[in-house]
Amino acid sequence: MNLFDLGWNDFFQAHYHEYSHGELSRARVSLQQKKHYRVIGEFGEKDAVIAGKLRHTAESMADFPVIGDWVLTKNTPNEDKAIIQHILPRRTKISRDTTTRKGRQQIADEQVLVANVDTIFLVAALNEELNPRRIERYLTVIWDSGAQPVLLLNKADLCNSVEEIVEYLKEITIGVDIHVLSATEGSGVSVLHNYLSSGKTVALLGSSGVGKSTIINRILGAEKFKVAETGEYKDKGRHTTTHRELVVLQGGGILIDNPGMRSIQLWDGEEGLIKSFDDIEQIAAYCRFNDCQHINEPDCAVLRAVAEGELSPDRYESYLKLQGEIAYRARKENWVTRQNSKKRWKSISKSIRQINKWRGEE
Ligand SMILES: Nc1nc2c(ncn2[C@@H]2O[C@H](COP(=O)(O)OP(=O)(O)OP(=O)(O)O)[C@@H](O)[C@H]2O)c(=O)[nH]1
Ligand SMILES: [Mg+2]
Ligand SMILES: [Zn+2]
Repeated sequence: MNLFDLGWNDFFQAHYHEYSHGELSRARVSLQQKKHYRVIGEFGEKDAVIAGKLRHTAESMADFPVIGDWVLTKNTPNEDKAIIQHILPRRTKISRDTTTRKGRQQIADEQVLVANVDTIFLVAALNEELNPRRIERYLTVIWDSGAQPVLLLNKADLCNSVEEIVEYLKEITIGVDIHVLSATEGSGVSVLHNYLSSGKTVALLGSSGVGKSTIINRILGAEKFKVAETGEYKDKGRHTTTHRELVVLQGGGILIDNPGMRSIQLWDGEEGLIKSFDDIEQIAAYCRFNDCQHINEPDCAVLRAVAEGELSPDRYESYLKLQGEIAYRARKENWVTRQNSKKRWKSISKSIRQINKWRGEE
């Protein structure tokens, strides 16, 4: 297997030499199922385990390999397993907030779902479960990952108001290509090949049952991935795909199938979240400006409350973080506003640091 066909490029090459002078093999994680890994490289495809050292120095879940990672492995000729020694820096990653246990405590942590993808096919089904808010949130997370989102509206065969839905979704997904398809009937699938060329990686994300595995099988022209029996997926809590796996297409390109996601932290019910920051919303009623962002505006009641010790900086910080997460107004527009929103984040973290400093000096 040629490394470039697997997605290797200058970015990884530049980091490779920091870790190895040729004694380790370069490979990509092609399967991840709990603690079981497979990797694929010039040596072919192999089961893999994580080196003890990597495990012991890991401080976060994010320090473990995930599907799509480029890793350096030690392959001993008479061992059938490759040993993963290092993870190369990730060019892009989709992460979600999670918690892990550290001793007796549950601490906030980052879980990386998939690494080094160029394009994410966000799949939604054109049925009664279609949820524009959920699409917006997924898109927010994808934009943050560094990958390019593409929205696939699947199960067009079940829907007779496709055009209205697309028109509506266009408004909230500016800058995102939308494709309508039916994976079971095969319509609209061929255009997806435009995103797949040698060395380019595409991952499919979306809720369980929307047809991710069916779409991949269609693209491959083979029943590679297990798909739910009709109706089976309606059975809530059931995921047909239970692991993450990467396939290399014969004509070039790489596809990654994922299990359906139930939550990308903070996802269910934005109203619930706003309610949970009721105290801050109440304080905010006293800000001078109605549209105050509580970052650096004059006469901001929230900033005042933090400075006077009425509101804890931690709580203020998580509030802002949440605002950032649901502020799709700013992010949905396009790359330009996206850059602005990055700048905005910078100034947010600056003001948090500033406030912490004031408090430290008291
Ligand atoms: N009518 C219709 N059904 C579809 C279409 N695409 C997929 N399905 C059906 O939807 C069900 C779920 O499809 P899967 O491909 O297993 O869904 P998934 O997104 O991979 O689900 P998880 O692996 O659980 O995340 C299956 O019964 C498919 O046959 C489509 O275009 N139209
Ligand atoms: Mg699946
Ligand atoms: Zn304010």
